[in-house]
Amino acid sequence: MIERKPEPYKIKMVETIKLISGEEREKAIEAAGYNQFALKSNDVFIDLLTDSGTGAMSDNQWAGMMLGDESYAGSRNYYNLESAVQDIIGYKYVIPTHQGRGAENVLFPLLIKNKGDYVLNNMHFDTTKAHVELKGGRAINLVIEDAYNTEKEHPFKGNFDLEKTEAFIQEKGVQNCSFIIVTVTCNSAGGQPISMENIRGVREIANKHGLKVIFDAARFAENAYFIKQREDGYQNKGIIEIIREMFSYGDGLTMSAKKDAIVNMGGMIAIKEDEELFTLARSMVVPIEGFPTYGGLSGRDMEALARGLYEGSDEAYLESRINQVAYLGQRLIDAGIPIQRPTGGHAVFVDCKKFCPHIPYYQFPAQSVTVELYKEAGVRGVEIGSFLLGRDPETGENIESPLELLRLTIPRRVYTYNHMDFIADALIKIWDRRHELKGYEFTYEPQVLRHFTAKLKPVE
Ligand code: PLI
Repeated sequence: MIERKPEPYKIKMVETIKLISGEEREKAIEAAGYNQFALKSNDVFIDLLTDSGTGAMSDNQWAGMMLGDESYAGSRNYYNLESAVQDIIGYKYVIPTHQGRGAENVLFPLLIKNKGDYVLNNMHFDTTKAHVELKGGRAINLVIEDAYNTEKEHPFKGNFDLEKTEAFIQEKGVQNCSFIIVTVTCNSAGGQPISMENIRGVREIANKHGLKVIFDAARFAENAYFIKQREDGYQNKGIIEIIREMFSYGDGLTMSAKKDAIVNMGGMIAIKEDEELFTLARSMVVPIEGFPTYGGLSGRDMEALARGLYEGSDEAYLESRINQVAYLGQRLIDAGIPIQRPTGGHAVFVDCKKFCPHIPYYQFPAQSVTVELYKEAGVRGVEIGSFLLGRDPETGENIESPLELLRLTIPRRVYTYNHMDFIADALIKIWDRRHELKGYEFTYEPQVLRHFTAKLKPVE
């Protein structure tokens, strides 16, 4: 049992949410083609689709938005953002973008020099993989094998397999490798952190081969919090001190600020000191995102982001955030429900291969549990498994995902422990009748990124 701790904030504005009836939920999910992405949010009671852009901004951030300077060039809010990045992250240069994938779109073509070059990552997020591939690169995941074993407790399941990484570069030749991405925390492996020691190891490999290290920094503060909790030598360090050390091993970053910087929209590229790369990125951002001192964001957005970087790095906030997610995870563990262990930073990942062993991967076991949770309680989670993964481009066969996960992603500062209990109770009810769950098949399957728009029906 994990203790419920009081949130280090009080609530001064609320949004009404409504649980529509079971009959209405049945109709809504059927009309959505049993695809949670097609649900209207008004038909959702608790929305755990993502923690991206769904957090609650603070009074301090909203007040900052009133100080938005909407100048096309040189807005004061840009300089506030620049100084927050220099202070917290320790990088000299910053270019705002509209969100994380905007940053990837600008930076990656500057780093992927030749078609077919490899980009090494602990584990690519899906849009990151898509951007690597759109630029002609090949996305390689080098996370430790333990990440795929949900039952195994490991403090840093987001770690690179350093031996495998070194061997990969040796085998393929460094001339065929573009750069290394370090994803903190490792979203696709279950919101799992990467240790400082491992990041240092990645830096050593990069130095040896002359490769750049770029952070995918969406959940940088949660990663730092886990380092403080779990890694020897960090217990007495401040979160910002740990963040600075983490980033000191990189050359730059792309960041979706919609996660740990707690804004509804925003992102950035930051470069440690490479002026040439910064100059290139700055000229490329203009036709893609906007002038380099706004890059797709309004002045007020940049102000909220500058302030959010500090709030998201506050230890009391992080403790409360991570504890809330762990509380939900523990309630499920206590009921015998298999989840990725230990519980991740931003989400609980339910292992649906174990939840529904009777549903084969090509009938999407995690999608089945996702649909059932919505029908049971109006809770919208998201499938991360074979439904998302798609088909082999050569054979046209469904690819079997190593993990079939239902991600229960917790927005920041939005829900309470009562909501966590409600979610756990609903899932436990489904667990008790899990043998009745059915698989799903397509009635419509798009060619690209199918899980966003596909339509399904239950297998008879
Ligand atoms: O959604 P964006 O474009 O701001 O960020 C893309 C992105 C990049 N890296 C990582 C690790 C992500 O998790 C990520 C976006 N994640 C989403 C939307 C999610 O639901 O997890």
